[in-house]
Amino acid sequence: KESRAMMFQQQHMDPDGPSTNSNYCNQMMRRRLMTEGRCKPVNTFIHEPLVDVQAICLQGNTICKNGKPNCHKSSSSMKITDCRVKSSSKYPDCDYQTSHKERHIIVACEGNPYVPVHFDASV
Ligand code: PAX
Repeated sequence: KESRAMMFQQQHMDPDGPSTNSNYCNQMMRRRLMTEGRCKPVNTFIHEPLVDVQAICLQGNTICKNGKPNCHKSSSSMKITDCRVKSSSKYPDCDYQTSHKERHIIVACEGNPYVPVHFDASV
């Protein structure tokens, strides 16, 4: 089983992206294996260097949506792309709306080294 830290990178990191392409989410959600078994409803890709995203674990501590205390909010806003499945989408043809944004992000961190394992929200 892949570690949670590796899973986070697979599902949320795209430092060199995004391609200027309205099909970005349809391609990336498939390529990163989030359309296997079901269409993952919402997923955010982060277009910043991995070291800058890992550093969020040392930034402002905050309570996660599930009530756990291990969330951290980025001190800077970050380039992200939100992928949200369209209501007309029918598995296995997962169809996503692509929205490029610049937001502060909140991630949950775990382990030693203490690294991102879950994407909680953008604000
Ligand atoms: P995850 O399964 O929620 O978390 P995700 O972030 O890619 O995956 P396993 O071993 O699988 O159980 N973990 C935590 N999860 C939540 N909260 C805390 N504090 C926490 N600490 C550790 C990945 C692993 O992190 C563990 C958790 O147990 C998992 O380990 O969002 C659902 C998904 O949508 C994404 C984020 C989630 O996927 P929800 O229901 O929390 O809102 N998502 C959501 C997103 O990418 N962008 C968005 O804007 C939103 C709203």
